[in-house]
Amino acid sequence: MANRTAVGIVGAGPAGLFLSHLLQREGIDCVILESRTRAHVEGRVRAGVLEQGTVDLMHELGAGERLRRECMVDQALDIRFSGRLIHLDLPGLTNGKVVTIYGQQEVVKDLIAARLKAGGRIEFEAEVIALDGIDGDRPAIRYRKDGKEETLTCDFIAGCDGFHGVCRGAIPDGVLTLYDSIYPFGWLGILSESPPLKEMTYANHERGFALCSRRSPRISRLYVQCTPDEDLSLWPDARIWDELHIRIGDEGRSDLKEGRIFQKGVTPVRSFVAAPMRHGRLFLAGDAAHIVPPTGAKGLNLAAADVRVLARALAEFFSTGSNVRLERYSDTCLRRVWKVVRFSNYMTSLLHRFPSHTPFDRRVQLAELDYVLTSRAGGTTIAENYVGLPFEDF
Ligand code: RFL
Ligand code: PHB
Repeated sequence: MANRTAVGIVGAGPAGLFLSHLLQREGIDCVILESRTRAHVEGRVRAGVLEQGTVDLMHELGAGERLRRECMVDQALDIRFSGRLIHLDLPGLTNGKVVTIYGQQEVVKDLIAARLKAGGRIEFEAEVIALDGIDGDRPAIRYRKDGKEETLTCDFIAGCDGFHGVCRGAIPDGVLTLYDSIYPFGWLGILSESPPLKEMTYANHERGFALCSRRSPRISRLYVQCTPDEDLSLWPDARIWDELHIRIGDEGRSDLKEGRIFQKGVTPVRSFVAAPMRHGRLFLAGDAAHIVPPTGAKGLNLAAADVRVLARALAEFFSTGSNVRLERYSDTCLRRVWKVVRFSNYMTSLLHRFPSHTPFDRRVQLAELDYVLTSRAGGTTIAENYVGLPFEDF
C-alpha cells in the first residue's frame, strides 16, 4: 500500500472520523492512524448529548440510519436546587430546537463502519510517534505498527488525537499560547441498568453536583461531583446511590430507580485552549486543541464543528489552490470555541460546590439559580447555548 495521502489524520475519535467522511465526500484522499484497537475506540464511554448540527452532519454523511432509529430526543433540561425545580423547555426557548441523546461510542461505531464500508483506510494499533516537516509542504507522520516504524507522507496533517495526543506537542516551543483552568473536582460517572428520570436533570446540592442522563429507556448515565483524583474503591455502589438520591432531592428514594451498575469511571474537569489551532501544515481539531468541562455537554459537538471548518478549507485548497480558508481556520474555530468555553464554565460554576466558596459565593450562586428560575432571559441563555449556537458563515 503506497504510504502517501493528501490528509493524514491522527486519531479515530469523533474529530478524526467526521473529518475523514467530510474529506471523502469532497473526493480528498485521507488515512486515519489510531493507536488503539477498534474494540477499544468503540467501547469508550463518554459523551451523550448531540446538538442538531452534529445530528445533521451524521445524516448528511449517510451515517445516520441507526441514530435515527435508536436516538432519544430531549425537549427539556431540568435543574434542581434547594428543593426547587428549573424546567427549561428547550423548543419553547429556542424557536423549536432540541438536543439528541445518542452515546458517543455509538457515533464512533457508526462512523467507523460507514468509513470502512466505503473503502476508507483506518489503521488501528498504529501509534503515531512523531511528525516531521510540518513547516514545509510535504509533512510526514511517523508511526509504529506491528512492531515496525512506518512513515506516511502527506500534504496536510490533521491532529485529531485528543488531549493526550502527540500532535499539539509537535508544534515548536513559543508558537502556542495555552489557556488552562483546572477545576478543583472531578466527575464520577456510572452506567446502570435502570430506567432514567424523565428529563435530563442537573442538580446543585450542598454536598455537590449530580447529573442524571440516559443512554436508552433502560440504561441510566449518572454522575456525581467527586475529588479530581477520586479513589473509586471508596465508592461502593450503595454510596453512589445514596449520594445521587440526596443530591437530586430524592431523599424518599422514590424518584430515581436503582439498578446494576456495570461501568464506573472518574473524569477530571478542566478548560483548556491551545491557540492558534494551526502551525504550518498541521491543523489541530477537537480535544487536541481544546477541552471543555462536561457540564455543557459540548466537547464532541465542538470537535464536529472544528472539522466542518477544516474540511471546507481543505476542499477549497484542493479544488482552487486557495489558502484563504486555511489561513482563517484557527480564528474561525476559536470564535466558537471561546463561546463554548464560556458557556461550559458558566454551567460548571453555576452547578458545582467549590471548596473555596465562602458563604458569600454560595449565596450569589443560589441567587443566580433563582434568577434562571424566574427570568425568561436567564433560561434562554442556557437553552440557546445548550442546543448549540448557530454556525456562522465561514
Ligand atoms: P478523542 O475522542 O479523545 O479521540 C482522540 C483519538 O486519538 C487517539 N490517539 C492517537 N492515535 C494515534 N497516535 C497517537 N499518538 C494517539 N494519541 C491519541 C486516541 O486513542 C483517540 O481515539 O478526541 P476528539 O476526536 O477530539 O473527540 C472529543 C470528544 O471525545 C470529547 O470532547 C467528548 O467526549 C467530551 N464529552 C462530551 N462532549 C459532548 O459533546 N457532549 C457530552 O455530553 C459530553 N460528555 C464528555 C462527556 C467527556 C467525558 N469524559 C470522559 C472526558 C462526558 C464525559 C464523562
Ligand atoms: C451524558 O449523557 O453523558 C452527559 C449528559 C450531559 C452532560 C454531560 C454528559 O452535560
